[in-house]
Amino acid sequence: MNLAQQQQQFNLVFEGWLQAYLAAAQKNKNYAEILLKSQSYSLLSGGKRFRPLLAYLVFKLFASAHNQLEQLKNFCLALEMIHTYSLIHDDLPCMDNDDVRRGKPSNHKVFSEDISLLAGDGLLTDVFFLLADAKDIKAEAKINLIKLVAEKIGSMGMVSGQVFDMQADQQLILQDLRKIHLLKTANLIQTSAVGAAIIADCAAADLHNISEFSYNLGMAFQIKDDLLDGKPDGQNKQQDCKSYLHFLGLEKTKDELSRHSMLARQQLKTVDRKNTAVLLELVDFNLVRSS
Ligand code: GRG
Repeated sequence: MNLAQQQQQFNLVFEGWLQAYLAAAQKNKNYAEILLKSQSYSLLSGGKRFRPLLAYLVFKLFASAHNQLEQLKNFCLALEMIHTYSLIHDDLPCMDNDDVRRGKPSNHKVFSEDISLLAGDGLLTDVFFLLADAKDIKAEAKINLIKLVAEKIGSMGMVSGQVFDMQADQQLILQDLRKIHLLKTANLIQTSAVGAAIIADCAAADLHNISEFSYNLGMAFQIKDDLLDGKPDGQNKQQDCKSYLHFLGLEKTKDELSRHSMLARQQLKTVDRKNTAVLLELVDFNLVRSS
């Protein structure tokens, strides 16, 4: 099966998992109705599900006969919940103050700031319940998974990325920008791949290779995002000074995208598995995606 077929197949599974999760939440008498509505609004507003898909493909790469897809369920839900929390909070007036997300009113425009703040808080906290409650994952692997997630998205990860982003001004240099993109974007993409490899119980050497692969894929993902966000007429917003395009111009930004994509492909070739083709396709998909 090629990437498009696997994506189609997995999306059905993932949407089923998410619907079941939200249905169970709806039955919980302690769950505030407006909170669940706000969280559901953003969870179901048309995201690509890139991070769960990456986790699925890596899991399949390393899975052996005793692995079951159900082992991945809570982790995939957690990834999309982390991503959703970060988008809800990022759009708030005290952060990026964006009224629109994915072509729709952003969460706080529909539910008000206080509820959106709490919707993000709830999602982030529920992630750790889901990870601790994941079925059929050995205790040691579960602890490694929880440590990985907390490290990559917490104060030494994504949250500091957001702080560096907020503090960035015209004095910013390329190294600073690379750090922001690493912490804000590549960290969660890397976590998706490495976490799935941990759940599939892959060997230490392959864990290292997958970590390097997904770091480069994550950087390539963000650079592609900068290219998609860039205005052809150069009339970018002030905040666009925090973009590869601003620093390097179009041609060198494309070179950087090619460089990270090539490094991702090279790392994948060092992985001790035959069926890496679909992940190679994912690297190429990022190059041509339009959203
Ligand atoms: C801790 C509040 C807080 C924020 C963390 C991740 C983040 C910082 C902010 C989100 C906004 C942003 C520009 C993130 C960069 C990562 C990125 C490219 C997000 C878009 O991801 P896609 O393309 O989105 O996967 P969809 O809509 O497909 O889910």
